[in-house]
Amino acid sequence: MSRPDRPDRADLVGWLRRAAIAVLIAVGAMLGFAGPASAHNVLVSSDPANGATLDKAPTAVSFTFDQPIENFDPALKVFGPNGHDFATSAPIVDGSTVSASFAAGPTGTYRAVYRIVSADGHPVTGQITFTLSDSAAGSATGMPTAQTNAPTGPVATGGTASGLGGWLWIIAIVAAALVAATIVIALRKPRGQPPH
Ligand SMILES: [Cu+2]
Repeated sequence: MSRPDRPDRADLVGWLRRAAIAVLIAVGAMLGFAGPASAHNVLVSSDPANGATLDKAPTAVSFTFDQPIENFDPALKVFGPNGHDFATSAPIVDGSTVSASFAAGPTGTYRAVYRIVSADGHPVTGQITFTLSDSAAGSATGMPTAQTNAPTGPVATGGTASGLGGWLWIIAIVAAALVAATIVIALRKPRGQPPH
């Protein structure tokens, strides 16, 4: 590998090659972490199930994830057909499940939304819908309570992927530059040919 006549250049090529490999490994690792399944809590199930039509109203709404939830400022709201929140308790975190009590209101479709903090510290939000039939409807009005911190705006999942995007670009460019530099230096002084 190393050439006795120009050890400095051989060292540089070797260093660049190792640096390029290290950067490529780092990029691979970051791409792995950017995948929602590897780091973020992923919703495994809900009760009621997403899209369910119920003839009997539930007394609670819960979301279960693939790993434990950080009990840090969780939010769980159940918006009824009239837009009111029919959750009747603050969210309760128990292991990998977050739940809130529910009191049935009018017939129609309800949208249950959550915001939790993943085991990896990242916030995760999402929602499901379910429908109460006439027989499941109740007398609750869903009038505003003390809980006012509903997640608002579009529900986003996997938000950190976009945040990582900028860094991935920078690292990819650095990696490409290192690879190019390695090739250029290696080609400039072909092995076995003495320098002029
Ligand atoms: Cu995360």
